[in-house]
Amino acid sequence: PKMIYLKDYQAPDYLIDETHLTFELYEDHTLVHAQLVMRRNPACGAGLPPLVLDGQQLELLNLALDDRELTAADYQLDDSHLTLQPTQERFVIDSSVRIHPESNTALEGLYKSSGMFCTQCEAEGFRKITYYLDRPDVMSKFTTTVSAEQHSYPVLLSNGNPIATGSEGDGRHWATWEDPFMKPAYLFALVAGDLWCVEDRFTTMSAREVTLRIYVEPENIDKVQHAMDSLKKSMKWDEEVYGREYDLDIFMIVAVNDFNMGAMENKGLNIFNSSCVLARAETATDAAHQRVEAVVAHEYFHNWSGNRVTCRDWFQLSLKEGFTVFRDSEFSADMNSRTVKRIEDVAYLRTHQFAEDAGPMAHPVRPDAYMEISNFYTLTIYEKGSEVLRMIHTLLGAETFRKGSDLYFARHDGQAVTCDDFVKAMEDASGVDLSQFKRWYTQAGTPRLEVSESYDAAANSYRLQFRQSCPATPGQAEKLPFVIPVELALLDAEGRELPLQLVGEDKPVGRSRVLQVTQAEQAFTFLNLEAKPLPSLLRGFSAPVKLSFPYSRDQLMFLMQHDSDGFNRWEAGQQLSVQVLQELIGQHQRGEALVLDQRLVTALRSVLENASLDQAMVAEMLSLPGEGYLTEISDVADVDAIHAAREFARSELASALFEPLWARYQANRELSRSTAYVAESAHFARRSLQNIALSYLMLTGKAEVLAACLEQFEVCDNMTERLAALAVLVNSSFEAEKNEALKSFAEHFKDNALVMDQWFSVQAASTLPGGLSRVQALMQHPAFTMKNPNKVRALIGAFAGQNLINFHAADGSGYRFLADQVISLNASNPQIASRQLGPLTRWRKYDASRQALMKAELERILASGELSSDVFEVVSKSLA
Ligand code: HT7
Ligand code: ZN
Repeated sequence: PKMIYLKDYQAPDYLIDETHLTFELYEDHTLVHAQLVMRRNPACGAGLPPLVLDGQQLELLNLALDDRELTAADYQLDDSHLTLQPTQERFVIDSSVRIHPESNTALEGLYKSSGMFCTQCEAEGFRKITYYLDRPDVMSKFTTTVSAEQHSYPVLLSNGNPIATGSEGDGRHWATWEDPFMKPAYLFALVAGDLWCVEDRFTTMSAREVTLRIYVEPENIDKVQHAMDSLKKSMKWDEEVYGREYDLDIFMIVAVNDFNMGAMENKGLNIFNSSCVLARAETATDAAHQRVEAVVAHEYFHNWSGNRVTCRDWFQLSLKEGFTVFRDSEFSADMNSRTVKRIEDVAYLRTHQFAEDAGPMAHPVRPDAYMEISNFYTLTIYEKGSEVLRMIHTLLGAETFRKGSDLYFARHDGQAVTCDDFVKAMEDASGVDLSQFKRWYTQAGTPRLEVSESYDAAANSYRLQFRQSCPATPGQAEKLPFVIPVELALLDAEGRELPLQLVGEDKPVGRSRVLQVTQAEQAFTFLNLEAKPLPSLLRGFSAPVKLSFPYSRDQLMFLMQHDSDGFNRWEAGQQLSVQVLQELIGQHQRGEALVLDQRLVTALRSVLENASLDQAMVAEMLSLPGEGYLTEISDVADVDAIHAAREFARSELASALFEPLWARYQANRELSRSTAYVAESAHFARRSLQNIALSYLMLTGKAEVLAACLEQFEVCDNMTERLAALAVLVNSSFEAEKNEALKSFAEHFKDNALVMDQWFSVQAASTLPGGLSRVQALMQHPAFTMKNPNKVRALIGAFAGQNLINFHAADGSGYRFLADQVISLNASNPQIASRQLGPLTRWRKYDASRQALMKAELERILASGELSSDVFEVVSKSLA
């Protein structure tokens, strides 16, 4: 495989004005007829260069140019292109190909999932359906006819509006769909299957009626209402917050069981992993309900940020993904608790995206090169991309940002554009020069921001000194300073925010404000401060940086209690926990007895006893930083010490805080018992506190806690309580109870694949010794299959990604296991194979012995035979 560079971008030589597709679906093959109405791109030079169409794994049956049948002498064919010579500026290509969706295990292009036909074309799957200019800057008007056997495939769907249907008399029927909007091929979709749907309606802001349909397999029809409610909320929110209205007469979602990612925003016909659609109390946790809401919103929002305005090329992927993640995270914040949503997003970003940004696959939000685009659907493109948009929003303010987005959509509707075009619209609408800010798009790596303070009692002034730097990343040794928006406040001894007046200002400007750090070193001096204040820095995590400030533990405890910024109260608790855990890690490494700093106990006691705090905040504050985050912030991660320190701290906290934890648990459990399940934020909050309390309490091994846990497991109306009880039992040493619970759970839910995924995951993530053999045994379970990406993620992904102590077993058995799975998946599903590689790519984080073992497995994969471009790129970059 070769590298593709942004600098080599060239506009397409030809355009496709119309695309007319006919699919004949059969059990052992599919025929695809494509008529492409084409013309020379007027933006390119004169003459008629050869036309090079993309196509892979296609059996060409017929090819005609302007109704003239072509013979093999008229074109060249290799395994990824069909080249021919047009003779006029305007022409029509007709092709027929045979493809095999029934044996497509890569789940890219047209494939079968649980008996239905479906498609996944982003990024480059359309070329596995027909010969085409499969690039996002070639936009076309599509009509699609689908024909299939009627009994097995009563529902035939594609993009746009249905315009005709009919039957063929031989038990087959057909439907034609027309999409009035120009779109690139990656947004094409087709579905044929035996599906039921829930239908609803939405009246748009200009009073147009839209039909909403969610299609699922018949047995899942009772699990669709939450997704439908989420869709209607998303449509309303996008009208209110962004002025964006839906544009077709119908919007459809189809749930499929085998899907490589979460969902896909195909125009008018979103295709979803069933895990991101189906949700009801008995079978889906609160987290799953929130994920469904967020993913439905994300895909719906793409209708504007991605579909109406799309990407010029795949280097611009974050143009749609970063923006759309920002939009969906703001939506979720508005629907639920804003602070808790921010905490969850930041914890995820810091654990996973920061690790990616510090590893061998680090790349800018707008990369300059890639080998396999599927590998670039990354946390950097999505989550860091969203943070970049959030910073623009912070710098411009909500109102001006909205002017910028209005201008962007108006200026570029129907176009395929770049990240620069987006920033330009923001600049033009605001008058703000964002040229230095754009370094966030081009420089990889997580900036460090070191802050120091000095107070001048004689002058009543307080100076904050900022120093920014960014570590080298592959291909980028030196970095220039970023624009870092730092929201901050200064607190007095009672925790009140002080008026903020900088040198040069004649009066204070607010009590919480955004400073811009734009230089490698920069100081800000605040005036009229009668005593040395305590700074509350980077409020709301106003920039994706690693900030350090020499807070004492007492100061962190003070901020935990008094900071008026909810995010920073949590952040102070995390920093205090990190300090305490790092001390324990050091003690473990030196072979000393572990001693927990009692200040952490005191701090968490006051959180637990604070009845006025939002319960979800209490739950978040009780959650110690995860082993993944502790690994990320270590220079050399000591897996055993991290695990031992964290487990020690958890059990010490459980004993010391038994009474308040038990009181909180019982009060919340009582409410859960007496209230029917509701998927709303106050209820999520109550259950999350109940469940984290239970997880601490079970560490004490007390009989009354075990009894409560078993009772919760058995007597509840929802999966949130049941799965949490199961997870703590699985991590406990109550062998008989654990085995009984696992057995009864599996018996009860054996026919529900998504619930069984949860059952696999809680076992795969159990940190008790013997993790690998448990996982290997589970791979033989009848409900497990390597063909289903959700199962692979639930078992193999959870083991390698969450069960660090077992995955990093000193004998390398976890690494060997993962490499074996990657080698096997490489042949069947390269995208999933390459995504499972993540934990092995981080080998530089570990001690010399583990480094050698991990590298050896990467080398074994490299030598294992013919590798997909997906796996080859990740393995070769990791070893470079
Ligand atoms: N835009 C979608 C990306 C996607 C995808 C990419 C590669 C391989 C399979 C895929 N399925 C979906 C999803 C989204 O961000 O909305
Ligand atoms: Zn997306």
